[in-house]
Amino acid sequence: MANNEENEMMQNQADNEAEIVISEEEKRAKQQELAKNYDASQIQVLEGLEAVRKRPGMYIGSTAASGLHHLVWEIVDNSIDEALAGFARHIKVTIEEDNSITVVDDGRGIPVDIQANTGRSALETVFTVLHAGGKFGGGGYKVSGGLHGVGASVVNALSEWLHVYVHKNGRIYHQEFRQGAIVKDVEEVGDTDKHGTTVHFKPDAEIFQETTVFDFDTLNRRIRELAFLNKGLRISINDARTADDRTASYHYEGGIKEYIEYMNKDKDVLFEEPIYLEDEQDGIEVEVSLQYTDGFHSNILSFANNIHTFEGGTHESGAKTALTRVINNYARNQKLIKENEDNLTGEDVREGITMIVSVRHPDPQFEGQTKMKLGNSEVRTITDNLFAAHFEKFLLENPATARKIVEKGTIASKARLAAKRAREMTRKKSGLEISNLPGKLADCSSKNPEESELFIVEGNSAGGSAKQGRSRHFQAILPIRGKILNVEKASMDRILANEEIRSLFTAMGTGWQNDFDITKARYHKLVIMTDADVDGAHIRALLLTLIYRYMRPILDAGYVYIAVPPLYQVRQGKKIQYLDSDKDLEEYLKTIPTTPKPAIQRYKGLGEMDAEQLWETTMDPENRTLLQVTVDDAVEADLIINMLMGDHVEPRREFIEENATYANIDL
Ligand code: TSJ
Repeated sequence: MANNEENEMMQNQADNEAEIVISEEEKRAKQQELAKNYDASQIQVLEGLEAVRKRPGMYIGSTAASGLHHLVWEIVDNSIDEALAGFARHIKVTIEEDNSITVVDDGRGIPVDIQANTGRSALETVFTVLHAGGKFGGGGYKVSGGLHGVGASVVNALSEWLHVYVHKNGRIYHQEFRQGAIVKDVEEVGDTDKHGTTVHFKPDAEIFQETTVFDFDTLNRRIRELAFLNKGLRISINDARTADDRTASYHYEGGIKEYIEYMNKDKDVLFEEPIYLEDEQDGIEVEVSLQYTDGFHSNILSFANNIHTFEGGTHESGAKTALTRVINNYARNQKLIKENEDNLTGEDVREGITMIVSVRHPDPQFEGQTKMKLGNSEVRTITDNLFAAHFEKFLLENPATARKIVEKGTIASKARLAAKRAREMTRKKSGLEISNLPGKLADCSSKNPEESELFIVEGNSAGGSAKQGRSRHFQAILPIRGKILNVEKASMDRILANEEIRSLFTAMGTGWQNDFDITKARYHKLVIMTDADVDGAHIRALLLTLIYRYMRPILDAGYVYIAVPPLYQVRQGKKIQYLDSDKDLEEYLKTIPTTPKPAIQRYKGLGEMDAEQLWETTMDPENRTLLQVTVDDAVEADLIINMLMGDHVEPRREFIEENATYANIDL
């Protein structure tokens, strides 16, 4: 829902773009003419951008879909900087019909006057000089910036064409580029009473050979995240490719506090309003928000300069340390922990927590394997100190809430100790050791995990057919009985005591939580095979929840699959055909003669198939369909799991009604 102001901004730009049509010949002549006039430094600049086109991966990571989408963030980041500097309020991103992208902001507009030191306009420098930061014009540091943070010139170099419009000083300025080269010097193209910058670019298909098609969901998710991370900013997205014009507009006055409320929307919380802190020290801005739920997991996200630091870093560890210390100090002072009792551990005080830590640093250092970990050491102390002071004050001023938080940690501590005892017991007798594989497991003969598959099969009769029908060499079968324990609502000690769950962990061989070791996986495919009905879907969801919460690395490694048993068998004379859906059945029936009358059987469960049929339709790698389970977005996955597995009935009902199709569990 774009508001009027935004619509007008867009309209202005659209009016201007129509007039620019340049033939190839004209372009070449123009470039030659321009090249003559440029001095040596300008020619170097052109060579600089040529390097980007030669090795695009060096600048944007890849030329596949992720690199393509990266272009958008490189441009949007500039508008976010303008918003953080206090001048832009709205940013609008449009996916145009031809998969070009328009980004509009209502900031000051990139300066267009000639600068004394360079002899060029800031506008031209931004688009033609590699690594030109936003420091011209003075004041403020760039706080956004992607993983690569390479800037607008890289986007320019990798675009078939790029137009920029600046509304400033009552005038509209325009400049145009092709594959990074200047086609037109800046010129005034009209009057305006607005201010702001518009960039319209089309990624070059010569560079992005895999795809030049933008994914709405990918852009939409990140845009929503950017709105949460930059409170007060309005940022919207419009997909002009679709007939129904998909749009979304985000604006959160509460920033990450509202993010926490969003993440916990279907959960039961220990206290209504998330704790929120915003502070600054030595030029480093720190924002923290948290809330406790009655759940057993911790959900902590951290960001540095709007970048999600998946691997954490000094900001996250500073906040965690402070959390543990402040809660223990408070509990000791209030005599909620006795003198002879141990402190609560970090794990104890994080049970059920939803927390976001977001910092802004003038010179962030990203470390780690994926460069997704903040390394600046001073940030640890600063985050710790600022958060500790605020959190301590909160506990003292809100004794009822403070008591609930301490109580939650104490219960977690008891469950942890009970689980530890249970684990030690079971390790002695049978337990999670591979030497004691579960009795129900029909293992494969291969000892090579890469070729081995574990089928988790619902029900004993289907388990029997699967055991008979499988290829014994590489396929193992583990039958499970009905509904397994819902780990979303159970504490560790109860989970560890559960036979069904233990047998799965033992069979996989990977160990448990902190001791989890993916290199010990005995199978590189774990296939969930359940009936194609509501109960089957429920069992599948229970298993996926268990895997997501306690075996996450095998999910991320792509080891987890869902088997797709057929819904129908159509028999006509000797010919037998299996179909996976109503639609497939309908289409198939159109292609065959009507006599003799085809016999259609609808399978209600795996148990109705004999061993041979099960092999042929669902297990044989030659014929079967396996759906690989992937996690696009952890926040969304958490929301869905909670909706499916949590206590609130109403959101679950709505979700199931909206997603009523079979096998549509997109974690
Ligand atoms: F980088 C870019 F060109 F791609 C781009 C920049 C793209 C978009 C959509 C917006 C922007 C942008 C830049 N928006 N706002 C600005 N602001 C400035 O460049 C600016 C304006 C005035 C002054 C000043 O000191 O007066 C300083 C700056 C950095």
